[in-house]
Amino acid sequence: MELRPIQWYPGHMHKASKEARAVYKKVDVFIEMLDARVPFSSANPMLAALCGEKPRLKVFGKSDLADPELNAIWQRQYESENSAVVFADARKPGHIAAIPTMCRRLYAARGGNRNAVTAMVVGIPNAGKSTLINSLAGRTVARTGNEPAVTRQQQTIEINRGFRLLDTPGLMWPKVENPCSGYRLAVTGAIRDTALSHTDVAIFAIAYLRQAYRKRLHERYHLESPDSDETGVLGQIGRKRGCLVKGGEVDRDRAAKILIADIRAGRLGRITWETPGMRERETGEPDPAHEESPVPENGKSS
Ligand SMILES: Nc1nc2c(ncn2[C@@H]2O[C@H](COP(=O)(O)OP(=O)(O)OP(=O)(O)O)[C@@H](O)[C@H]2O)c(=O)[nH]1
Ligand SMILES: [Mg+2]
Repeated sequence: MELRPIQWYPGHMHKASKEARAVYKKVDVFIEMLDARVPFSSANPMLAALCGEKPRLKVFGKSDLADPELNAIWQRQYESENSAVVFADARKPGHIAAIPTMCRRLYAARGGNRNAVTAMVVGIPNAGKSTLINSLAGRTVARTGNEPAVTRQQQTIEINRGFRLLDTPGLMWPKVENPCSGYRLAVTGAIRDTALSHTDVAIFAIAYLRQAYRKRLHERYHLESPDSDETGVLGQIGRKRGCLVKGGEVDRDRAAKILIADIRAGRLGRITWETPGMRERETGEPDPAHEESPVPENGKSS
């Protein structure tokens, strides 16, 4: 299957990005919300320009859905690149309780007043920005939802005295140059499902799962012929799940939707779609540890 660069940049995102730039002066710290399952593909390249020289804290949400071994590897990787980093299930107040103090410290280290900090939460759609804010606030102050582009307006929330958060709409960028990144963002739900065909996304996902989490894929769908190609595997999933059309043909679109929903809900276990070695190969950013393939490969993991 030929992968094509993904373009999903609806008008409200362009507007939101302008609005984020407009309040730049009021922001002391940027909290960059990423997705632990796709650590480098969830990094919006436009943020460097938005954040400028201001301090940045990277929060990798959905760590409960990501491979624990790779969470540790990526955390070390980003720390070695001098980033302030948190890996968390953003729904759990205990996981993210240190964030206000980390923001205050980052601001104070640049000479700011640690007792009056405004942090803007920015990142790709569906990463968990509003969820993080609700967890920090200890109550529901922002609307959340399991689809991209839920937040449409900037909103300021007073978390406690001297610590304010700005919730912002998720931002994509005009063109995701690395096609693999686009497909991974589609698998994990950052990109609206209508931007790509379900079948293409599923075929892409199957190719990676067969390489990195083969045993789980086989166990989940009781696959019989392990050597069939990605399309064959999708066909088997469809047959097992009763996705048939007249004449006994498999309804691939329905089978693809089932697979994608299972992946997103964690029903194939905790999966990370990227390693530092893949980042190096795909983007040229160095992987000092040269972790060729820390992903449990060829069914070693269950
Ligand atoms: N398992 C898990 N689910 C999470 C986590 N964080 C958020 N979610 C879920 O992910 C979905 C998206 O969360 P939101 O907080 O709405 O995401 P957002 O970044 O504000 O999205 P936009 O406003 O669309 O940009 C919701 O269904 C959340 O419950 C997490 O750490 N782990
Ligand atoms: Mg939101």
